[in-house]
Amino acid sequence: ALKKAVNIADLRLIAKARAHKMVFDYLDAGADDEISLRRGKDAYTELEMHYKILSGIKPPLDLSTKIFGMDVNLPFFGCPTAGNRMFHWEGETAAAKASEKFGTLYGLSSLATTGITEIGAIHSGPKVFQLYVWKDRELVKEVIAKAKEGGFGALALTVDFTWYGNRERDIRNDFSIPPKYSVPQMIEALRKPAWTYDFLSHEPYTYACINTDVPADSLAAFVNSQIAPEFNWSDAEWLLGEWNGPAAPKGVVRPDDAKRAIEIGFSSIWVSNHGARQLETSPATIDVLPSIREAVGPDVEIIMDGGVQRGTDIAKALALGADSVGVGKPYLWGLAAGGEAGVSRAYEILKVELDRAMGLLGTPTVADLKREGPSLIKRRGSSIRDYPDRNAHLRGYGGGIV
Ligand code: HOC
Repeated sequence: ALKKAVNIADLRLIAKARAHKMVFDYLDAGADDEISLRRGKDAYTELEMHYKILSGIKPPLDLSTKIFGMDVNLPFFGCPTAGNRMFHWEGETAAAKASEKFGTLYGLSSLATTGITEIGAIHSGPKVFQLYVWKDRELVKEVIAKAKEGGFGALALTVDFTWYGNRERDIRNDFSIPPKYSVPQMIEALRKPAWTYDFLSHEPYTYACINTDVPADSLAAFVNSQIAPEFNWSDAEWLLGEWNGPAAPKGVVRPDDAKRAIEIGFSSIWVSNHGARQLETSPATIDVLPSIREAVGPDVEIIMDGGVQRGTDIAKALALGADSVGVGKPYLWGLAAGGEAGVSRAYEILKVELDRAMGLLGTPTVADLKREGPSLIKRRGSSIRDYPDRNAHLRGYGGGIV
């Protein structure tokens, strides 16, 4: 079935058919009415590619670049995402192996169901560890020390997660960790035999970097009990001192925040709205990216994620100011559809699409795409206004032609 997935949307449908509804909805959702989720994806369709002709490009193209100063073969990578073993028993291991195979960065979440050391042993390449603003400072120190030891070369501090977002699909499904085994959930499990068989025939998963065995009525209540909403700019400075290496605040959507983050010592900026799962009606990240690039200047590294489902989306983000692009849902759909093979299929699809987009645009390397970017991408309609008005001479001569 994975071979039949022509694009990321196909992988999503396979994942939907295979995984328990509660799990699929958790992965697929955004906050509230999912307006940001839809806009985040649709925003790319408003951007046109004004490609160059006769550029004489000979394949293969060079998709290599650097992320957090580390060499990678691709300008896109798998974002850190929580609880991968609920989607497929291979969990984070599958995503890390696929990232290693494609020679790209792997992001591990501190809400992962696989340990830091285990991932360090699987993926020898560049890795970023994603941290939440936990109340427990000792836990923070402990996990970042482990991340360093495990070969994680960069840290992403999640700055858009001081309250848990309102994911209404989860509330309707009575989603919880661990699952509640209610009657509707058990009936649904029977309808998804492949997922259920895998789930029952493997060790129950646990969260490697945090104790989820804390009594809470819901996932939101659990998360809210562990997170420190009071975490502020000086706490971020404290963290940077503890980490002492490349780091980005993950969840930036404003130019002033981006500038301030660089001023206090972050090496990079991570433009993101948490997959549209946190603050509803937060902007589409591709829309805010150019103003953030302008604010921090050409030399600060910008990583971006949000709404990416096509190679052309990645090309647009690189052209508009990102140095690299994270994908979340696309590889998780791949994981839920078929473990490591599914994640690899997602990467393969995006790689082929990006390669084709760059070839057709007339930019053989990532550096070319970044340099020429602003002239290649225009907002739909803006280019029409740029052209001289062909009917101007007729205006005022009684025909109502224009
Ligand atoms: C303990 C489990 O970043 C998301 C994640 C974190 C969710 C908490 C999951 O889905 O937004």
